[in-house]
Amino acid sequence: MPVYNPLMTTALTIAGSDPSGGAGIQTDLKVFHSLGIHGLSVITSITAQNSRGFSGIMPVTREFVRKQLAVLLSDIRPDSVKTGMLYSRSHIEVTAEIIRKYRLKNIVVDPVTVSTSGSRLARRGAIAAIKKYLLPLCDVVTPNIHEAALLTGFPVRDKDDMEKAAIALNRLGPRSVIITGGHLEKNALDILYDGAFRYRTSRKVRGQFHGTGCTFSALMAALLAQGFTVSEAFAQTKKIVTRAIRRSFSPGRGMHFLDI
Ligand code: PXL
Repeated sequence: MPVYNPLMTTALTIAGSDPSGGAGIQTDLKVFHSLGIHGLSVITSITAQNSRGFSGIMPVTREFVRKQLAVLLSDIRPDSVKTGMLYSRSHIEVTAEIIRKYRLKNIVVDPVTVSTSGSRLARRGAIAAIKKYLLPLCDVVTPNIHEAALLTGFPVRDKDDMEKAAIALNRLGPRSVIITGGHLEKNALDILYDGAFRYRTSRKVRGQFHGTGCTFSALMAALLAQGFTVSEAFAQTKKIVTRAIRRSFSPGRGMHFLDI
């Protein structure tokens, strides 16, 4: 007899491909699978990179990103959505248009702009477009301190700056703002703001880690899909990411990858 599971949860990632598997679409799907969720994926860009860094990018056209989304969503309704590397203004516009059109829920925006290795992962104009089109319609935005600085226009270097940035970003529309502090000098402090502040700290692990932002935002989307509140998902995500960093491995000669 065929077995039908009407309870299978689904989550959609709209992001870039990373052949190394340490970040991007490949990591998002791995994170979803680790929590028993069926992953859907729409690719906005193909990159060429390895554990040492980034060497090229081929964006998918606006029309074909729209087609991937429209064909998928005319059939399957995801329980949550995460956006990762959107690269150009047109990718951001199409993503926002589709989220509205299909009234998608549980939207997590990871405002990917620069990789850990320092490469630009978004064209000029992408920051302004994320603020204009995506922040007003997302439930959670998850910048690291560098992305929070780019989005707000002021430096974000410590807890006070993070709180100030979280309030400023919350005013742009997202119900919850999470600023991750893995790049802070001392402890890795993450902050959630939704009108009130919540804090999670972990001891900093030395080293360069590839895909921490992707893993964090994919976990948030996965846990929201499963029905957890943002606050519960935040606490759980911090725990899982910290463990994954402690267990990290090096498949090449460059950055460490997380073991989720
Ligand atoms: O972690 C940011 C990120 C997102 N998406 C892709 C990436 C990276 C970092 O390198 O390659 C495809």
